[in-house]
Amino acid sequence: MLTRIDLRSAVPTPAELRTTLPRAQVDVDAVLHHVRPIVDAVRERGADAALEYTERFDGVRPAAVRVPAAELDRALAELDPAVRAALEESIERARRVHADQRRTDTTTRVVPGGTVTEKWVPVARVGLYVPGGLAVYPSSVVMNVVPAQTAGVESLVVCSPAQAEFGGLPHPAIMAAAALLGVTEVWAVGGAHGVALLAYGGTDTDGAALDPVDMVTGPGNIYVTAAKRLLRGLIGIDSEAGPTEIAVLADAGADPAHVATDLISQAEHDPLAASVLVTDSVELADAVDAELAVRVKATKHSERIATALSGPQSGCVLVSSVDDGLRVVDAYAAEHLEIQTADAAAVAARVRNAGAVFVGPWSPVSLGDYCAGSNHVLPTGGCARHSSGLSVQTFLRGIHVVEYTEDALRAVAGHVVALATAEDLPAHGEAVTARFEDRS
Ligand code: HSO
Ligand code: ZN
Repeated sequence: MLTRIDLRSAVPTPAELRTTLPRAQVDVDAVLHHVRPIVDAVRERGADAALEYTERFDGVRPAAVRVPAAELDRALAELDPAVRAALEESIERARRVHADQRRTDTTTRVVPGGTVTEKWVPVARVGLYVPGGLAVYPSSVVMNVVPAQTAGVESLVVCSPAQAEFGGLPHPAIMAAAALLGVTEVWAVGGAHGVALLAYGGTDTDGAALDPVDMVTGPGNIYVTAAKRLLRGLIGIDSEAGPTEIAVLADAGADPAHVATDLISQAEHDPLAASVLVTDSVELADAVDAELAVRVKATKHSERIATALSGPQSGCVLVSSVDDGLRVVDAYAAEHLEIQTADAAAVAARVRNAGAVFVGPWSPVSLGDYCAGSNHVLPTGGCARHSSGLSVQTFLRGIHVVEYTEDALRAVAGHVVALATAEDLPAHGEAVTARFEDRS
């Protein structure tokens, strides 16, 4: 049974809703003091330190950080054919969607003889972090690698924790997914020390270089997130991933079984995952509760799911109309938002804040998790108000290339000098006027 929040008499303002709506509290700052010494040790002692932490936290010491190519080939050869076929389909669909995200350079002729070109250049070397804890997600390898490759990133390394169960290698499904995507560089290192090693680089046990990356993307636990926060600046990062979230905006016509199974599906990730139903129908809310009562018990990870659904981060928000429901879901800015209402496409078109929107009864979030073609690395914790999910754009930088002729510079020189003078930076103006002085 989801905790109810009744907003039928009035919907609070967006600012008030931020505190009214259920939300997971994850305090990354609270673990920074644990993570800082780890990051420092890896900066000072590189792979040696990372291997020590692997031994301490993961209970295994891999022979080398870099996974031998033969292990990647083996993992792919041994991959269940049905999983291989599904991953291939997932990759194909994601590649099609992401190919359409490619940017073309644009040149603006500002004045005759004066142009500014915005040139899109991929990040040179990227580290993709793939977690290996509670759940192992080869699908996340796809969702990180496809946009990076499509953007034209030349050098990609996948890093994932060494698993004692697999002799110090990352999980075989992760290695197989990397191999399927054509990634040849995989490191058996995870946690905060894994992120630090990606950022600082090091030397492997056999003397080979582990080159530092320019950017790290991918979800991880709170320690991974803390390391990304500490290292941001030295490296680029995607958004900080918190526990997964689903919000469903549904009216009386929604199928309560669909709503319930979708709320359960994301609760399956984590006891801290958030499942929020927003509806103008008490009958639907009751029917969803009835479905949950039966379905949560019947599914494999029922304990984790029950914890997530009964936690303070989950709930059912009652509103008096779909319009009010839209205000609520916009304030919540869910990682995943499903629209299960009449005219779902029209309602979805009005959504302003969400990581991804799933429209109508045949577009569940789990489709997007695996095989829609969309990306499943999405902003959580309300970050969808200002950020987007992973895309080709994440891995590109737009560089302005400025080129003016002598005449075009002369024509604007007075304005540059005026602004430079106003800012008390006369040398800025002199850099322009000096070009037009008679030096003969
Ligand atoms: N729903 C997760 C992604 C995922 N689901 C991976 C299954 N595997 C965050 O969007
Ligand atoms: Zn999922």
